[in-house]
Amino acid sequence: MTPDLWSALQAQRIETPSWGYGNSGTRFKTFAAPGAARTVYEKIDDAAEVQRLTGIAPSVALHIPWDEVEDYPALGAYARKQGVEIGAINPNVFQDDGYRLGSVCSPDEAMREQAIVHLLDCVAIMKQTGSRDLSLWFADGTNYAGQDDLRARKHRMRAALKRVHDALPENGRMLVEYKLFEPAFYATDLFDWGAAYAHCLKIGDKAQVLVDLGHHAQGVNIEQIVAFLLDEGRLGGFHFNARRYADDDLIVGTSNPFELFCIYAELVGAAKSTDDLTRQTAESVAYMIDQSHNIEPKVEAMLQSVLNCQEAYAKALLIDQDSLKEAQAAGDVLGAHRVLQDAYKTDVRPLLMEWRESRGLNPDPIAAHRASGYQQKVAQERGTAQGGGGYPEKKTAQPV
Ligand code: AOS
Ligand code: ZN
Ligand code: ZN
Ligand code: ZN
Repeated sequence: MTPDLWSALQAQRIETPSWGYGNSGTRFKTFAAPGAARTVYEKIDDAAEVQRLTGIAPSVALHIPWDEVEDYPALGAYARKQGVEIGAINPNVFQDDGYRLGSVCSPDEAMREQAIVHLLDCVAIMKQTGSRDLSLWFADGTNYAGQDDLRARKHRMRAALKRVHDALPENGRMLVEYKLFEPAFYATDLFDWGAAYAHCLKIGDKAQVLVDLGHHAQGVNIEQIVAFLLDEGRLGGFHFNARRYADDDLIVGTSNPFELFCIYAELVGAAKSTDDLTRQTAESVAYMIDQSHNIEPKVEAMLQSVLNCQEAYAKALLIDQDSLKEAQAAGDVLGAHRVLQDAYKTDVRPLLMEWRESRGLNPDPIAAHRASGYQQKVAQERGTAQGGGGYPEKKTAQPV
């Protein structure tokens, strides 16, 4: 293994989401999972287990109010004691009854204000947790043509984003997530990367686009969006997951491993760019998982996602960049493609096992997790909690 490859693997980071450790389901049923985390403290414990086993998942994203506590510095201290940091703060402006017609885009000014106040509260939380990123996803949209004025809604979105942007801490960022549809089925206010990008450009330098792999129409070339945003200095981060149909939020890289590889290939290429903006943008990307498990054991599913990201990245690092450039310059269509395929088809598992052993990690984190008894232990301690569905009651629970 070359020193470059080694240090790149060493520096890889994947953030796991607190909500991926609790019970969640579909609109039909939430199956209560034995041992699923019930409090933010238990979610942090689970995230710490994933970090202990993989060594590349050192932070956990919080969702407010699902993970709301009285004392965020104390929560941060608890997390660090377990071996993880608090990462991105995800506000929730989709759960209150008042948001029936939207949050920041609602025709009701009072609801818009309520949503903006919550977003600003989350900026205040970021300052207490030391989080760099505020991850913004809006369920705003309409169900029928004519239901609301699309341009007026665009203006409302712009005004809200601007207010939040201007309240961000000095080194803070807002990551603006777009989504094709759902829960709105006629028009979604931030419907694609172009809409998110246009807002970011007008709002300011701290606004960047967040790409969730489940948020595009079928057939959209996500790696090209990634390349474009990297080059424009506006790729802020990812929500990694896998899907076949819509926003399925399944384990990363299970249905779309080649797409995941191609995305990492763009990131690896951008990290080597001679253009400062592109390179710095690539270096600051927030790699986050956004998963919602229905029938899977939570911790093992998250482990699998992190490891699939690691494999995709390792393969992308193996791309022979010089040969690729040569083939591209020569117009060698299939030669260039073959360079990518050579990397993609390499079995990187032995190499990653070697890397883990060198770091004192078990070479097979899934087997280690299964053998550790962690799942049995939390099932016994936590029992089988009902509820969840991704929408738990406001949490102010203390460590148990
Ligand atoms: C929703 O579809 C988005 O992917 C959100 O990023 C995410 O699932 C939500 O913010 C979790 O709370
Ligand atoms: Zn997402
Ligand atoms: Zn989503
Ligand atoms: Zn998703």
